[in-house]
Amino acid sequence: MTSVYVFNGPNLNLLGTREPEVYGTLTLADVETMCRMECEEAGLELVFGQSNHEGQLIDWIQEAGAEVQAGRAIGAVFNPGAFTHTSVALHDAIEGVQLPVVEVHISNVHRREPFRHRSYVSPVARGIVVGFGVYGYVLALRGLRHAITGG
Ligand code: CA2
Repeated sequence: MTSVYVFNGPNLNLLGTREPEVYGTLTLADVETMCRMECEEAGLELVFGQSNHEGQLIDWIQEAGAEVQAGRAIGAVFNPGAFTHTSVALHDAIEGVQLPVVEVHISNVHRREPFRHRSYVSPVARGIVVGFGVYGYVLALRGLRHAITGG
């Protein structure tokens, strides 16, 4: 079965525990369930992960890129968390392995502090979903599938 990845960056393991006015009340486990349902309907195998470590995210991106090159995966939905705004290394990893990425943010980062307006990931993303809460993950999976398979 063809795979799709959903990667989450730092502090997203705290989802649903604090700042509900910004990020909602659903947990990351709820997000994983939503993504699993979407993938089941689409006939895709979901690989879901969260890490607080930039190097771990880079390793996952490289592994996902190799799987896409081998024809075993379509790409990744990626919420890089705060690394969005700082990480040249994530930009380089995505570009380096040509991984199709849909960048997702739960909040509308453009309505927030100026330091959240810049993304190092957006220039190498296939698409971006911002500000639709955790439903954005489902939209991003649909968008990625449509962009890559036409389905
Ligand atoms: O809106 C998003 O999805 C963000 O990627 C979330 C990041 C933030 O740094 C980005 O600017 C936008 C923060 C993730 C931390 O999530 C928490 C959730 C609940 C409680 C504490 C942190």
